[in-house]
Amino acid sequence: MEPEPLTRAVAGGSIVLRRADITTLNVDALINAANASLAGGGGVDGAMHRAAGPDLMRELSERHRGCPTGSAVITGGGRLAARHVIHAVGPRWRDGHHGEPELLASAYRSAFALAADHGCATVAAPAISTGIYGFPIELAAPIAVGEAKRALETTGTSLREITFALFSDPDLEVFARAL
Ligand code: AR6
Repeated sequence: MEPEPLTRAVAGGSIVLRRADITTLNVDALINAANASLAGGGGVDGAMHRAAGPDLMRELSERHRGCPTGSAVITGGGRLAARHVIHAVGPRWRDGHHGEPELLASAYRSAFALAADHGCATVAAPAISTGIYGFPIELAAPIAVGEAKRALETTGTSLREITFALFSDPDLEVFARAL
């Protein structure tokens, strides 16, 4: 059973942490942990494409020629409950001295900015880069939470609720400490 979500008020909105498969969440936009070629893959990306159906890949290949690390692109949500999917590209962890923290912050910042540009109130994000890309979650969590806070504090933003969908209890605990 999923534990109760953890919520913190920030500016006019809130940050929510929950243990969940992100593809099941009913929000305006889901953030995907994609790669720079937008070619699909495993982890969240694989789950997102399976749940959304072929529209997602069709739109990505028709409208985008990849996406640099640290930025994001937006598509429709296909069969998902979410209206939009925002494909954010986090860095692959090397040793922490190749701009990884800045690139991760930039990926979240770009994703939240796209959500706000499209008038979204509710968005959900995974712990970008902490799976296949190997970014230590203890270092990633404060970056993710910090960017969410900054997005909610932006004057005039449409964003009201940013949910982090964590895949395990240990990941949820790390984010809870950062929050
Ligand atoms: N819902 C929520 N979180 C999930 C889900 C899910 N359905 N599935 C996995 N996670 P990852 P990355 C967690 O590997 O590290 C892909 O091949 C997972 O436990 O999905 O950014 C892309 O195409 C981890 O905590 O993304 C890229 O090539 C977090 O989501 C590459 O992987 C992120 O893990 C991106 O790697």
